[in-house]
Amino acid sequence: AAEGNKQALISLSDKKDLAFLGNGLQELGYSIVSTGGTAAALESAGVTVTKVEQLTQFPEMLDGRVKTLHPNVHGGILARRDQKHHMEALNTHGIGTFDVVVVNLYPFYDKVTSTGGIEFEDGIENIDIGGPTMIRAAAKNHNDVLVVVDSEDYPALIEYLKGNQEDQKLRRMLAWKAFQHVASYDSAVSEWLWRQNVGDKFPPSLTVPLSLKSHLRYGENPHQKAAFYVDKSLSEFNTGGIATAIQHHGKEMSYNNYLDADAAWNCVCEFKSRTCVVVKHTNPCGVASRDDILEAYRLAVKGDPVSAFGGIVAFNVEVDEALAREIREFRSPTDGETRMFYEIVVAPSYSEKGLEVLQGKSKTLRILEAKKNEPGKLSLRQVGGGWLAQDSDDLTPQDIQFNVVSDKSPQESELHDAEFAWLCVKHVKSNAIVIAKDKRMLGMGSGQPNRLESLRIAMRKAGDGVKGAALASDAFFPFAWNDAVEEACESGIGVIAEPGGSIRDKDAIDCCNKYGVSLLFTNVRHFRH
Ligand code: 93A
Repeated sequence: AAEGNKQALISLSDKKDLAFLGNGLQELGYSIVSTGGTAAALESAGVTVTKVEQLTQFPEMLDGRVKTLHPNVHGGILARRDQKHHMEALNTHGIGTFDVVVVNLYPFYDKVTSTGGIEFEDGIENIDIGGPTMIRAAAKNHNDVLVVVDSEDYPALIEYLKGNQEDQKLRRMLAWKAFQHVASYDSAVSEWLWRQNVGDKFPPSLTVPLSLKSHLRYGENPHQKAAFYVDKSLSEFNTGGIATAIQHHGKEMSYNNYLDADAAWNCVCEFKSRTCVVVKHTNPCGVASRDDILEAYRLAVKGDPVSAFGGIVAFNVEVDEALAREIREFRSPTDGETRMFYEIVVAPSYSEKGLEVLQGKSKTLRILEAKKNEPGKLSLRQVGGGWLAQDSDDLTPQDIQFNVVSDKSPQESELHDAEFAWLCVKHVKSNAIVIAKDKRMLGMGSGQPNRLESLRIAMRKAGDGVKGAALASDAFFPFAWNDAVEEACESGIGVIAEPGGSIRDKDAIDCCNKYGVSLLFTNVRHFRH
């Protein structure tokens, strides 16, 4: 292009809003240079385009691997307009400058995560080389080149170019976004490669591409600023979990809402039968399974109505009209009058009527539709100066042997109660004790630094229900006599399930034998710190 002529380079895999962009630039007097598919799409939108081959005087080669990797392209992007010798070099070689570069990359994420996956060779072909090179070049030279990687920025770009006024802030923001785009792309590629039989689950370094989902009003407390990031890495992409939930109604989700909704959703998804879980401050305080989900809901709330008030209610089945009415109308079991109030309802789906009824409950009630978390995820937690990584705790009662170690064997129903209590206790903060009977959690004790205290809290909540019920403990009992095991036995508990493994296991067994209580060792624990 002759000097003074404004030029834009466009090369897009995702051609969304391309007509808007092409026409906008053309109307502003820009000449447009483009790669094959993009040029064709622009032409059919009525935009005049120069093909990049004309510019490079080179055909696309190596099956498109080399299209834009050429000095006539990169010279035009990288030359500093304020450096005389740069401009002279361009003149000598007859290269025109680019003022705008718009590129998005081969859809690598989508390809390698597409259902059924793709062949290794196809994965490799989908690694974009020319695109990131243009993006990085333009972002480096953002002082002279506007670089756009996101179609949402097209209107701002056009407005900016119309204004003719210099704004370093926008240029730098676009350059920042460009490097973010390339970095997250490269981390997805590297993570994918690691999984192609290179190594195990825990690579020597982690590059988790996190992209901002939303700014939150505040963090755990109002004086803490906060934001929510979605994991765009292969392990999370296109899969379930609270981060990808759809919000149908209600006030904006808060930091604590996300934590609690996540806890409720993870817990309720454990159950095969129709189940309702109520969570408060990340702990399940009410859980019940029933064929009649309305009954399950009522029982879950009754488990601890005081805690349930202002809690999160999760279902593993669709919320239909009848259930929605029950949620809307149900009165607090404490006074029989006040309608129950919740922060969030989360379920896999809602019938049309169900959603309508629920929306009528209150303006603020957040209604979430979520997809089940995939097992086998990496779980990450921050500590000062680093991150801890572990497998997600995917063990279910089906994977676990409930070995009878007492003289007495549990009845069939007691065994079921123990399994149910075990599912619940897995989701309660350590030290965790759960008492359950007839597919219903009767009491739980959570987060106490000593197990006896958690047990006492659980028993107090369960009240008379303790008699003949099952008790689950997330880790072994360090002491039995005059301690947790004996107190549980004295209260009339029917069966105790615990991991076993204490040097005083024999005390626990002797104690249960003395009181005629069944004791099950699972050899598996479920700490949740
Ligand atoms: O195969 S590449 O790595 N080599 C290149 O030289 C190159 N130039 C642009 N990929 C390259 N591109 C990519 O082609 C862009 O990043 C963009 O995603 C895509 C646009 O191709 P088309 O315009 O033919 O649809």
